[in-house]
Amino acid sequence: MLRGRSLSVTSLGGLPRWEAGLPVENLLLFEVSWEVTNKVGGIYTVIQTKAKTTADEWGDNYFLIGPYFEHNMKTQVEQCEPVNDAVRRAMDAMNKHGCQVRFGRWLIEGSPYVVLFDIGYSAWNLDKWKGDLWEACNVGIPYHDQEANDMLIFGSLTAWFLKEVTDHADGRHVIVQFHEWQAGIGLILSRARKLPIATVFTTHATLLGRYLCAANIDFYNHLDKFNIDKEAGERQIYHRYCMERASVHCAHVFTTVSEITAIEAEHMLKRKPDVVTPNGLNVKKFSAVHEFQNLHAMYKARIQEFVRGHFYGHLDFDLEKTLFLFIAGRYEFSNKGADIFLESLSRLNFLLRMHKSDVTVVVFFIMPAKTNNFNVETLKGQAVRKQLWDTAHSVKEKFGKKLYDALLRGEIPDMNNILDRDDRTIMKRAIFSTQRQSLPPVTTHNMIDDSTDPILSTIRRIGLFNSRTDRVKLILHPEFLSSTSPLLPMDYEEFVRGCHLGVFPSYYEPWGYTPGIYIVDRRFRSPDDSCNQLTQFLYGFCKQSRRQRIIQRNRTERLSDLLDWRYLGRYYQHARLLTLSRAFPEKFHMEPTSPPTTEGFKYPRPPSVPPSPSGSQASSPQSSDAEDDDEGERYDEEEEAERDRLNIKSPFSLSHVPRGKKKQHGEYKN
Ligand code: G6P
Ligand code: 1S3
Repeated sequence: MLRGRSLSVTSLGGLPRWEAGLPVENLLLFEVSWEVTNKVGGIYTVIQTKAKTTADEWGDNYFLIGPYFEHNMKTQVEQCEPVNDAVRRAMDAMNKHGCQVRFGRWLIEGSPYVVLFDIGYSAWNLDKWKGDLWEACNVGIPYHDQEANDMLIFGSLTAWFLKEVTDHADGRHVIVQFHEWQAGIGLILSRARKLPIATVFTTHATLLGRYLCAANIDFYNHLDKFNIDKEAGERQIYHRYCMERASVHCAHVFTTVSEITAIEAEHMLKRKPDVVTPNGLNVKKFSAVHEFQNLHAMYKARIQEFVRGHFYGHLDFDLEKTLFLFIAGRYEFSNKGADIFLESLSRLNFLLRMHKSDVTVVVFFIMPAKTNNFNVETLKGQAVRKQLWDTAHSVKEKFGKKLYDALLRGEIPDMNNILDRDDRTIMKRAIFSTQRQSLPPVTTHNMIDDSTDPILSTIRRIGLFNSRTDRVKLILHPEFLSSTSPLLPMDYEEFVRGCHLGVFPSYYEPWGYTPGIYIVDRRFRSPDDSCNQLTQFLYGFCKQSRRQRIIQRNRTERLSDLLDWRYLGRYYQHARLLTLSRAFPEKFHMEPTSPPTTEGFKYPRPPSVPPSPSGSQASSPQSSDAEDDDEGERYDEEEEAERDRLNIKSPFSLSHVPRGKKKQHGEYKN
């Protein structure tokens, strides 16, 4: 995986000592976000992957609050009745007063309860709620900003719900964590109404950060120089900015997701975060080392099928020598680094052609944009592929039957005559159907803003149109992936496993999910230098052998331990305890820890962590000669695992030290 910007390196240290668990049976925990069951960007992933750890800890006392959308409800939520009395009574009260509040279990790991508000159904209250917000904090929302108006409705419903819950909480203390400015109004109103709740506000990115970076400003080197009110006003987001800043200052505890965003928040929002809660993953443990390698092969085969259809008539490249790369996320062209990625791909194409490489690179851009469904050419590609498959299958059946009959007669058939004229006609017709007048499309959908779309405009400029001579082929899939898609029926996780490399050379990325195997410097280099650096990484990757890629995949998999919610969830626990101690100091006390210590926090050492810090590029296996002794030992182990998997006996097996004794994975303190 390739991770841009050395900006978002998050320190894992700084966790205060805290041994005692929370008495969760006497508490209720709510997390509020616009992305609960609603996939918009990275916050969805955080909440969805963290759910299991939180639900394991909090059981039936954990609830997520989000917006109701019919499609999301139908596909992701199992409706049920709330068991919790306070929640049930709160919902009843609101439904009786003309709201639509739904309840169910989100069908993800941990199956947490979700409370979903139908925003459209309560829109009739908008004007009144605008008045309430004005009274609470003097923030007005212009009528034309529909998104902000939706957030006002969402926040007003949240505050109403929390009021009802606390009225019926029966002595239980309530913690509410609000994610991002979209959920902020619920927090502002709850505090203005003095609800007895302990609050946490988490920003995953600052509004101004996103806007300023998108304007190609040298953001990180000028953090202390911005006139923030003016900048927000000029971008016509002053009201949103006020909502965000008010939320930050109303919260008992303010958190963000990385050190770099903490610094940004201090400048943009004028409050230093109390806790940094780095994002994690719901890491799946495999019982055998090679399991994820098999998964790679399985999912890669599915991507290859799609590519066979997409490039029909132009499949003059070897799929066994084709690498699949991707970039994915919220469609922020320059913030997410799609700009320098495209430029680097154009340079990579040049290098591969110049060196007459036999490697082909197919690159997927998975970034949702406005579309009118799939385009005809893309659908046709899959239909043609299916037709070829059916033809091959029926001819094979016929061939097999004739061969079988011949063998029964004791004859070896004449292979030149075993297929008759009809068979040949069918096959010729199938081949004719693969002729096309146009190049394989660079996008899978009809884009609404085709002529102004930044990815498509850049593709036009750099001329990477999927022509036969190009070694780099591009596919923009402007929709998040789904296993129910008729085109590429895969979940994102499956797709990631099937690909060879994820590339995330973001300029603005508050937190990146992938462990950085190569890091592109975006802060202290010119865009052109960053681009060259990225091109070199990509070209180096294309030159790797299959064996080297397998080893690199093993290492990347091991790194995922570093991001396991089982460890990183502790930062959330800490934020909860802190907010309780601030909101209800007479009931909850937290030992002051100054300076914070990491004592008591053990982190398992991933086997692939090198003994001392080393440059990211060096950790990638360009050539096995360059490996040090320690690496050599790992190569041995990986070779051995690979042999086990392929059931190849090692010629040295008798003289080998037993594997269990060879290496012990210690623990290190973070
Ligand atoms: C996994 C599979 C191997 C396959 C390899 C391909 O390791 O278990 O059977 O050969 O992937 O790797 P590649 O990087 O070429 O897709
Ligand atoms: C944000 O979502 P995004 O994709 O808009 O929050 C994510 C979760 O904290 C974070 O990983 C990402 O960098 C941000 O950008």
